Amino acid sequence: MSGQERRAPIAGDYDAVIVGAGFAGMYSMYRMRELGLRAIVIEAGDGVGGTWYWNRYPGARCDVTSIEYSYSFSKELEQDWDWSELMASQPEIEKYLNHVVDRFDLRKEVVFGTRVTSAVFDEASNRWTVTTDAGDRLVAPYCIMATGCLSSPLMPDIPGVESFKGVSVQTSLWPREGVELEGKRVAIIGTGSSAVQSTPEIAKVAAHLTVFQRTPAYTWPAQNRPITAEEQKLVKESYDALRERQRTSFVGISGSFNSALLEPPTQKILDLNEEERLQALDQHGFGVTRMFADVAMSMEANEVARALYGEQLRRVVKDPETAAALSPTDYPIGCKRPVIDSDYFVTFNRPNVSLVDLRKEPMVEVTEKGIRTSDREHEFDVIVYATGFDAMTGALNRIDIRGRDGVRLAEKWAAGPRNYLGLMAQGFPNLFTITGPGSPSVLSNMMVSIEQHVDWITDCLAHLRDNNIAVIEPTAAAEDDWVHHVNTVATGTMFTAPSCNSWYLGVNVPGKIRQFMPYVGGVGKYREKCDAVAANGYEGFELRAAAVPA
Ligand code: NA7
Repeated sequence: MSGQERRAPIAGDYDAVIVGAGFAGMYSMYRMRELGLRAIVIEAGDGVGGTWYWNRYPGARCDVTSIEYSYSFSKELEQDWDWSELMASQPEIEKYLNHVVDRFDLRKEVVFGTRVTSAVFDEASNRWTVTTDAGDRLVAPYCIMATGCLSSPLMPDIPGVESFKGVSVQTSLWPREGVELEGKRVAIIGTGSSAVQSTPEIAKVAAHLTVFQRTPAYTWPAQNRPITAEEQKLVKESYDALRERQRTSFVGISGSFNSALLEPPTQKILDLNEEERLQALDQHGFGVTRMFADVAMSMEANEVARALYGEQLRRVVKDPETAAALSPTDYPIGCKRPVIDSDYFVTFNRPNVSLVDLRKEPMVEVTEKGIRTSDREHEFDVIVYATGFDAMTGALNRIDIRGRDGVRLAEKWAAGPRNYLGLMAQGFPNLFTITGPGSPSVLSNMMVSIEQHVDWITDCLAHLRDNNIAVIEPTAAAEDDWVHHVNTVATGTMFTAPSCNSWYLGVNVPGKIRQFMPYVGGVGKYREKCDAVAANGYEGFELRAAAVPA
């Protein structure tokens, strides 16, 4: 049911409109209220959670330790909440955010079931007008886009998708009531993180699961397990230090449960001989490929690591042909976001699981009964699309955002996203993006990056208010410099290797420009830069005073 059918449209003036009720949107609401600003949150879903509201597929789980992937703004919250596992599942994370929202009485500020359709800046009044699919018209000086990085789902352009008579479902739009999979013939298209997490769970209940793979994934064992009472106690005693380490670290992780994540590796794989490499493989399994400094920087080292990865696959997957098909061969380790799995590869040893290698047997069409490849028609009861997202810019670009002179953000970003510090784009005054392109974002623990952005924005708005400033906007020069810097630091890493095709680069979306979007400089350094900009009177931004009443 759409918002339009449920309620009368809202028309009103606010201090800030926040788009999205995920972790970023709800923390923004909390901070805006604390600042004494009148804010409203608009959310397309019928509940809070964002990513953790929509992605309900079997096996959906955080790939960062839950204790690290949690809010730090309330010491009481930290002490009261107990996580059950090292890496929490979707239901537990959704429950946590619901707990936070109720605990701080934030739910009443959210308008659910409503999608923002446009945000238009009026230069005369320095106000944004935000409209929604429910006919709402909200006017505010500030807009905070907490729209998420992986929130614009992609359906593949395969002929016949509509003709399938069975159940079709996307992992990122998994229905709350679930999907009947028991005893069914299930297909899953895709082998990214969503498919890698759901494959073992679906295989446990389906009569048969067929995985349609175009590109094999590098995935590493999550080593998830319950958190012990002793560990909970220790963490609760040391939260302050843990948070400090997160904020100054490279990826926003303190390393409390995995010290390897704290310090970048120093040893080089090229310094080891073949026997030593195999010994390391015996000891660390797939993890060996993430233990060496040169794997991220040298293609030669990367290829050695890739060979070890393939060797480990042959040890784990019994059928040699399946093991070979699952083994990535044509792109480097570290080009894509690491996938973390629970029993993905061993699932292919089950008699009820098969792999279709689309590189050998290309997909032709979806039919009434299933999927036709170049070889034959495969029949299914359920087709699961785990086909990814228009990442980082997708959710922003599908809103008609127009800044000064009616310029559309989607137009400005047609040749790749441009902004200053990943926070604001020139020509779009008073519009903030949280964990947007140009910031550490998806390369980091999102929770740490979300809090850092929201805190920075809150301090910025307090500064504007205290100094009677109506408008903040990056200068063209500061924006150019930042975009240049973001591109420069990514150059030479595996992220931008010519053979790398990742959603970080936007190449999974037909027609999207190839540009590395997140900032690879590290969470700690990035925070220092943002803090220095603020301390220097918002260097790189133009601040315009409010008109003095006549
Ligand atoms: P991803 O990582 O973008 O994976 C999408 C998968 O879908 C990937 O294996 C794609 O293959 C595959 N895909 C897409 N279109 C097709 C078609 N037409 N045919 C066959 N296969 C296709 O999305 P996820 O949701 O798994 O993960 C996103 C992030 O969420 C992840 O990084 C974590 O941070 C959490 P391709 O590689 O393009 O050949």
